[in-house]
Amino acid sequence: MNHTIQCLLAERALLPQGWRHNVLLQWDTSGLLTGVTPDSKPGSDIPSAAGPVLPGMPNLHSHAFQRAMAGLTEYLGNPQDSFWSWRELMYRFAAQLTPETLQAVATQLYIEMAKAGYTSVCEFHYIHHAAQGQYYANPAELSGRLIAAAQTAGIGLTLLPVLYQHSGFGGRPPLPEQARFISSTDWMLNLLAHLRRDHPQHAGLRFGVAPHSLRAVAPATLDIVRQQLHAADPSAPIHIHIAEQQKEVSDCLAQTGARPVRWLLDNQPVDERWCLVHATHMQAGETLDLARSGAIAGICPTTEANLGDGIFDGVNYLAAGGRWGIGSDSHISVCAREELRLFEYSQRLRDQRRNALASTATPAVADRLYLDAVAGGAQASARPIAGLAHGQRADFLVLDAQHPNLLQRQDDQLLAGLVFCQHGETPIRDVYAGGKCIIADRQHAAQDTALADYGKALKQLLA
Ligand code: NGQ
Ligand code: ZN
Repeated sequence: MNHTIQCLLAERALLPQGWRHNVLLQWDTSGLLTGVTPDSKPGSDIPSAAGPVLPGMPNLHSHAFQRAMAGLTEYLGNPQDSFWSWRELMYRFAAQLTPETLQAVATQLYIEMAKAGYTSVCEFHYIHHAAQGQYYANPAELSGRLIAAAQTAGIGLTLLPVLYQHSGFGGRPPLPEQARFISSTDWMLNLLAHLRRDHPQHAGLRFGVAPHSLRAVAPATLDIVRQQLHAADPSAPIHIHIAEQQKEVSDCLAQTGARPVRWLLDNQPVDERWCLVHATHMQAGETLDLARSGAIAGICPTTEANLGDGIFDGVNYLAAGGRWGIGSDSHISVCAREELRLFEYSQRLRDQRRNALASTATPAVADRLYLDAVAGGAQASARPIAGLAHGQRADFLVLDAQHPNLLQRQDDQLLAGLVFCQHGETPIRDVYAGGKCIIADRQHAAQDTALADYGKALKQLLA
């Protein structure tokens, strides 16, 4: 008989308030948790989890197509190789995409995400048009491919269509290689209306908007999209790239007299609905004020390291109560554990100390990192995925109790075994999203088809 289980008993589970024992998880057919009850008694009709249970991790920043070029730009192509020369290669790659290859790459990626502990993704999606910028008959041609990929993988999706209009501060005209990204404000608002009409939103699907950056969207346009978005959907999320590179900071200063994060905080009503992606280069006052705003800092440690961005000041931002989450961005790595580890390690390397992001309230640094990133990722996703609590989505991971890195560990040592130790296969054994088991014993039902399609897509893209 093929029936879906609606409950699971976990000997240990990480709730928002910390580890609890004999936790009975119950969920309804819409995939939302209806009960999270510690100290429950095992019953013969209640299935037991094969190991410790964690909330699924939201991935708050992804450009899915970049998965297919991961590891293909690691050579000195230019004596001054930088973020900006990487971007030229990325643009050349983006020019090759078709609707079919985008869907194949995204499906492979989202299955990889699920295996790596991400039960949900925010897709910062900016390729909307055909190769020379011609509009597709269906404005949601490419957006629809990402929605389909997330459905195949079974992960939750917050789709953020990107508004992109200029090549630099001061309204500079776009470059020819940016043609596929460029849309009028009306086109974007129409796309959003289209998406909302054809794909009703639910706990596993949400729409927001992403002005690409202060480089790509002028101040007056930022006001219009924000107002229109919130007129239609008052709690919809807004994501923006900001202050990732020094050149962006100096260009912004030259144009506006303010640094990017300062400019945004002073000129937009930045609040809980905002996610500032990267925010790498901030002065102390910007760090404090961003923390006070309630917005999320979207930190993407492996991509920021790969692109030579700089080090986010996690120590002061977290000390000020700043909210944050993690994203795999360019997908040079797709592994929630590695993002958390590198975030902590970047602080250790800079400050020559240990356990830099732990607090006296949560001395186990991996627990602090994991719980903060779930809460912040949920806020940025604007969906109920903030961990194992009543009313949240049943997005969770079952660890392998027999994995060597988890053996004989006390509650407060367990996550460190997951985040800081890197030996052998992943300890993540089963993954549930919206109450459905999408990874069983480290396998996804669609993985073979997805890999075959990905291989075909690569052959075409790299030809
Ligand atoms: C992007 N990626 O949109 O894919 C950007 C590069 C830009 C990152 N910032 C392009 N990591 O910022 O102009
Ligand atoms: Zn990005």
